[in-house]
Amino acid sequence: MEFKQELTRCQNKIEAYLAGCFAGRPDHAALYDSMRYSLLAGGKRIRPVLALEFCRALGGDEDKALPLAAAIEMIHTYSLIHDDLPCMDDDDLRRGRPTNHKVFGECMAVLAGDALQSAAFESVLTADLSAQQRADAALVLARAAGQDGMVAGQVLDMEGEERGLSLEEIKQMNALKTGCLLEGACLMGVIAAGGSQVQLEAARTYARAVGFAFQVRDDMLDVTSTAEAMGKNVQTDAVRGKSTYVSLLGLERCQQVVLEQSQLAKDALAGIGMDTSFVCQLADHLAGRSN
Ligand code: GRG
Repeated sequence: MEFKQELTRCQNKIEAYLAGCFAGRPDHAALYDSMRYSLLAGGKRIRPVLALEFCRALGGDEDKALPLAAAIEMIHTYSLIHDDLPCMDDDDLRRGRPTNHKVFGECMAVLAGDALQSAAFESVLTADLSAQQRADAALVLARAAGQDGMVAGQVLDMEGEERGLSLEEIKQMNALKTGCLLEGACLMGVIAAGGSQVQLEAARTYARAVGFAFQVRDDMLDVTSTAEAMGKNVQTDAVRGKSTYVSLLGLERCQQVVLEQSQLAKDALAGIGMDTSFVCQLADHLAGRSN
């Protein structure tokens, strides 16, 4: 299997599924337009790719994992819409387009985010899986997104703008803000495949290391890349005076951390009875990503 081909196949499958999620709904047209505007604006689809590929690597039926993969992308998209609001980061560019509130107004952007969050749980709870798998996946998603997961990370981020964070606090913030959803994605893939507890724990270790590397790389790209390549404004951390991995460790050490964490991720999957080739190559791909 050629890695790039498989990545594109998987991304296309997710795009097609997401495009069908809110199609043909005549009611509350403005709300649906706002939800679809951000959900279908592109993006790398890393989280749903992880969900499908963990399912596939464990011998599961990836079509059954699609509603779970879509759910994680809906939660991710809601978080981006809310993060860009004037009361949060006040950004005007996301996924190469004006942010949701710039097009639909602040109230509709809040509501589109809210509705995407509810739709995510609806997607999990109506998936063609056993009742136990649906319940397990919903619990994973709730914990990843909620008050001890992504939202907690966003709170730490806000607090950090006031006082500056230590390296340990930044690690904690990113583990919550970025890592939790990536972890949720991998775990849902394992759940959809009916994987074992050992496989769940290995996926968790992989996801935490990939999440760490992903965020360090994101901080590096905020300094070294362009708005055109990233589809969002860059140099934002420095402008806001935020401490980041780059400001605390420097670019060179950051690159080492990315490579170390990617290796840790790959090592975590050895000997657990799954086809690791794609997800290991994905860890390397993300370590070298340019957007
Ligand atoms: C508002 C509850 C709430 C949470 C916001 C996810 C988040 C928390 C904020 C978004 C801003 C940010 C830089 C988060 C760190 C995680 C991250 C790098 C998100 C961007 O993910 P990508 O690169 O984006 O996968 P695409 O557009 O490719 O999906």
